[in-house]
Amino acid sequence: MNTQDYIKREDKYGAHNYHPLPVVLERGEGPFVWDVEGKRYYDFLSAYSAINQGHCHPDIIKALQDQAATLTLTSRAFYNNVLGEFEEYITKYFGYDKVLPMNSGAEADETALKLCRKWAYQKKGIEKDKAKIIVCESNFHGRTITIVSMSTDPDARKDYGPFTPGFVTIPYNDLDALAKELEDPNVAGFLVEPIQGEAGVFVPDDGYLKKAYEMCKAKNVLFIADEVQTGIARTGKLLASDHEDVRPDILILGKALSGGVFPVSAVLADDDIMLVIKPGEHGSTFGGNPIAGKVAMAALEVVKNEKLAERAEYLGKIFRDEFRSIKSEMIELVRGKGLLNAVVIKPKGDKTAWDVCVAMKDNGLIAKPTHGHIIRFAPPLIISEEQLRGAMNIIKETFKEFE
Ligand code: IF1
Repeated sequence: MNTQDYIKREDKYGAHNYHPLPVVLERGEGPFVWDVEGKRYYDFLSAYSAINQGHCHPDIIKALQDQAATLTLTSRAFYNNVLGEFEEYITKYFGYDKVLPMNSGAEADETALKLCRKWAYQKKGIEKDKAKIIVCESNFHGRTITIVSMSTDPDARKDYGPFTPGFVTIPYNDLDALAKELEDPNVAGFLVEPIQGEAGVFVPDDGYLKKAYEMCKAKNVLFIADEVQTGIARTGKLLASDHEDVRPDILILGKALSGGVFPVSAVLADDDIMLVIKPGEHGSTFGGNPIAGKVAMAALEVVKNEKLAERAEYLGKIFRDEFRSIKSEMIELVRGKGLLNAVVIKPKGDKTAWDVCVAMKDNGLIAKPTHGHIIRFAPPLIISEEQLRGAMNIIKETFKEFE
């Protein structure tokens, strides 16, 4: 079978809920992936920042293999010997009293929303079913019906109504708009991405997160950070919130929490918030399973031992400087933090960001456009400086083809 055969088979038997780049991958190692024809690519998407530790990191794979051969799942009907170890490890790693483990990022966001609402009724004293949560325009927090109820993206919402009530939308990076909504005594929380990933890597003004946090505290509103994409060292600090010394009241993690090896997500909070959820009030069959625990601990060890945050900070600066030195009328601007970057593409004739991505693929580097004209560049954080420069050469060569 060749690339087209694989694509045709997926088209015939799979739902058409994605439009992938025409490349069929079959192996990954470190910053590289290989397709079914044996061609090597730099992976500059990292599965949307889930593969921060690089493809098939040996330490994480070993943790997966060992636990998978021992005990995969008990459900939470019984205790097991791994969950407590994982809970202690991750709460000490991020500095919170408690963790509620889930599987996908969306499940973690949903958990945070439920936690915030229950806290609002039981601790803040908001009138039953009146709690409101503030979110930002162009947010991305997952794809469940409640989460798309918060979305401002027509493609995410089309024909999925009726929607969940209780959300207020404000412009991102707008403290005046936040201040105005915080006057409402029924506001329970403010859910925000420290950097908006899907929207196209929008980095807010310096001080925005810190000021927003302080404004929420002044109104007894929970500051909820969705670090599913920006967390786990991607932006040059362990958490993007760390750039402004903000400690979220509720922290949402996913993706690279497991190094992209297994679905693991988590919500962290202190006791006065987390303990409002009582036994039987929330859960998940696979949430916190032994494989998830062992894999996540191994993945977090890699972040620490291989200094991935420092690497992202240092290599990110090189990436943006090198990209900004490319002379191309298609490059409108480059923005990002650490190794979460995006380039805004100005179409040239009928050539768009998609054409640039297909050309980069032909030249040995895969990335994908978001919202049509923006290309996100997010390599695994374990990429070496030499490999990054090799990737930059491919990018430079590709833009030359469009001159
Ligand atoms: C897709 C991008 C989209 C996330 C943040 C929660 C979740 C995500 C900040 C939900 C997931 C993924 C989903 C994936 C593509 C990718 C993505 F932003 F990363 F580019 F869609 F917008 N919070 N983001 O970024 O986590 O349930 O997926 O584990 O749906 O196509 P999930």
